Amino acid sequence: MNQVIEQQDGLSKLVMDTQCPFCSVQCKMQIIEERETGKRPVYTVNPTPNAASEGRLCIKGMNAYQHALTGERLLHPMMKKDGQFIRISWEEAYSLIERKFTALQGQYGKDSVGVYGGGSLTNESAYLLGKFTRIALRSKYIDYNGRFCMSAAASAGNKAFGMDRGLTNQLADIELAKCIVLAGTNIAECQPTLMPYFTRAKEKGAYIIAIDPRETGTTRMADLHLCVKPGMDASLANGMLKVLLDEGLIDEGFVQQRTKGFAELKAHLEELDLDAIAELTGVPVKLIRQAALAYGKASTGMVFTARGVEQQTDGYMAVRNFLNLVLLTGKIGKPGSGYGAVTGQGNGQGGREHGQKADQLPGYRLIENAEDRAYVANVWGIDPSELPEKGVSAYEMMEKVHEQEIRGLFVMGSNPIVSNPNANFVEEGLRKLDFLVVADMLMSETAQLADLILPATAYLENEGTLTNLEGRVLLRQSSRPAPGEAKHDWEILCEIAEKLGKGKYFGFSSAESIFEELRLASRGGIADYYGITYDRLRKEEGVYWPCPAPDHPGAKRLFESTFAHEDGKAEMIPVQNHLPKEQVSADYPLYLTTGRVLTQYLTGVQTRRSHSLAARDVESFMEIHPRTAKKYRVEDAALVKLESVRGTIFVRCRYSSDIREDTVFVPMHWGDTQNVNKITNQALDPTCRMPGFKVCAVKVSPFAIEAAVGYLAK
Ligand SMILES: Nc1nc2c(c(=O)[nH]1)N[C@H]1C(S)=C(S)[C@@H](COP(=O)(O)OP(=O)(O)OC[C@H]3O[C@@H](n4cnc5c(=O)[nH]c(N)nc54)[C@H](O)[C@@H]3O)O[C@H]1N2
Ligand SMILES: Nc1nc2c(c(=O)[nH]1)N[C@H]1C(S)=C(S)[C@@H](COP(=O)(O)OP(=O)(O)OC[C@H]3O[C@@H](n4cnc5c(=O)[nH]c(N)nc54)[C@H](O)[C@@H]3O)O[C@H]1N2
Ligand code: SF4
Ligand SMILES: [Mo]
Repeated sequence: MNQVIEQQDGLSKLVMDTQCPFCSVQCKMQIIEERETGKRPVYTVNPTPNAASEGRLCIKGMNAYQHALTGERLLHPMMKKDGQFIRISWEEAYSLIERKFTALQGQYGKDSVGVYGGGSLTNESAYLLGKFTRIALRSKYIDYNGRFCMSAAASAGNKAFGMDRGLTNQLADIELAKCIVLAGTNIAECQPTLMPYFTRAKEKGAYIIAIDPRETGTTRMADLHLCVKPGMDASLANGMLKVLLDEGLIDEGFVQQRTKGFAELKAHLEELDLDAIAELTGVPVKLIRQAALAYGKASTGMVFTARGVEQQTDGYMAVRNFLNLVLLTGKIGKPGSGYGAVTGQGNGQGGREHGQKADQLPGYRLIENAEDRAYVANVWGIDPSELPEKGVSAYEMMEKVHEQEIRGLFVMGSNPIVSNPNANFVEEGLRKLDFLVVADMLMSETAQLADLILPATAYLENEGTLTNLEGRVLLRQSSRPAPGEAKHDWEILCEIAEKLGKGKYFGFSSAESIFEELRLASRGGIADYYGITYDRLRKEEGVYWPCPAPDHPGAKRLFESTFAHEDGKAEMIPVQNHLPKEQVSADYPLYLTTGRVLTQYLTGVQTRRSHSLAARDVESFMEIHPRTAKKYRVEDAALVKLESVRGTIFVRCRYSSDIREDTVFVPMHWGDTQNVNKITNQALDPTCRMPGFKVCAVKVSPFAIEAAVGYLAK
């Protein structure tokens, strides 16, 4: 039961049944607020047992009430005037949007206004954001932060299996696996409440292999750590594949009946040389063999990839090679056998299914496919010819902003100035915009640059569905009223659409009424939600998609007898030994890789506002091997300057013998002079347009006060 309020003698108690706003596990929890007249409220957080988290919460979940209930929430619309934000009414905000967007579109064309979404939005808001862009704005430019997150794994899953659902199995299958490969995933810090699934598997005899250029909480749990050179995962997988082939550890029946492309893959692998792969990857042949034999000989096995493998300029192909491993050994579609792309954001899964991607319509339909266009246009009550064509990916939108092809931008649920690669260039572009609107619940670095800020509700107030990393759709109920004048994302979109004269397509009165339309729009698509209703979600502990009918149980394990391609077969392909697009040089001699720490979330807008979380990690740092540090004369705990060809940042030096000597690591959670994306590389993967966040070339030097002053003065 949600929202029980008891009140007596100046004491009041509010019980909020909710789920954590952060990562893709979507742990359920209960927050209890107790108020006593004249005193500050006291909060207690209890985990709620549910199928994914099994009643666990990590430190971020435990403290997620802090940012949502801080005094720093945005409470009313604000317009920038003479460099300062001033409070305005919603009516004034909407009139301004109408005036500005209409003028820009009148002068420069429909596509001069773009939309940028996020994977924290509920399914309903993400769905509506796509519809809003295509119908209310009639612009082709929409994309979202998930491009930086899930795009490599999503394209690989779609191409290899015909479907992209993060985990092909339920989490409960993990403990049935006898060998587990964790490639570029740091579950211990990024999905901490999932760790017991892996430790249980280990207790039951599973052999765990972790692939990461650093030692982490996750690699420490593993039996074997392959300390790969950043960006060389595709080659490492080639090495493992070659061993499997040479040793005859392939499932011939499966390969023949359920896959295609084996002959080409085999011919390619026969050409490869293991010693050369060891040299390229920095992983000795002996360890490559050990990993391949363990996986190949195990009766069941699961492979997981995350951003370490995927955020590369060959991320799509790197994931394809891990899928080759899965397919060659037939380890999929069975209890304890499968693949998982460990989705990142709270609604990283649902957010990539319902149309906030440049090339996509709801239900994972494609905007370039005539049949898909006709189907969705019919649900929306428009002519298919009115639907714009496909736009471009997130970073490419920033390039269009910089070129001033996009002149007005609407951002909902992202902080692109900190999360895009080559952030100096992105900031320069955003400053050129004629009109930037940001809908957020907190003042982000991007909101600071906006002409107009719209206050949005947070997870405690905003009802809606989110799809967790397993592909399980969950209902998050609302627990308290919106603070100040904040509105739900979907409400904001409906009201702007009304103002733009498109109200008849946006006559929604609740999240549920949007979900009802989403069910229809996704019906028959790959991500089919038709059989899911709020009623079902209230009664069941979430429902897995695809769920094509109300009496369908939802698909817990995928690909048991067939893959989602028309011929039912999965596709294997040869993958070359790619090198990262940027290599180290005499000027920039070290690899930089980036990632996360336990206590902070993404660009830190939320977690830096939580006093308990901020206290644990107050600033950014650079992890460096002590031997490398000595070479570059940088001291432990001192500030250092880190440069690439694109920019400079200043961070605290942290000695660690857990990292490769040729690599340094900086987390992504801080902005301004500690924003690591000022130095990351904007080069994109040719297929999925993912930037290579995980490798670029840098130099490190001791912090010199003159350099910092010069830098800050710029
Ligand atoms: N605490 C916390 N949890 C989070 C988030 C957060 O910001 N903070 N964000 C959420 C989101 S949106 C996401 S996408 C996920 C991300 O989850 P992960 O992908 O697990 O997180 P990262 O730290 O980005 O990268 C994982 C690991 O990849 C390693 N790595 C770096 N380069 C390479 C490489 O070339 N090859 C290999 N094999 N590994 C490499 C890093 O050292 C790191 O340990 O986490 C989610 N959960
Ligand atoms: N160097 C480097 N860069 C990276 C990565 C990396 O590993 N390395 N990882 C990439 C990945 S995987 C991701 S997912 C991106 C994420 O990058 P961003 O999209 O910038 O992610 P957040 O920091 O979560 O920003 C979300 C913003 O939306 C707001 N918000 C949260 N929930 C809601 C909501 O429901 N409604 C509205 N209107 N606003 C909301 C938050 O307050 C915050 O300001 O960063 C990418 N950038
Ligand atoms: S951050 Fe992820 S693992 Fe931690 S409580 Fe929230 S949903 Fe659960
Ligand atoms: Mo992500």
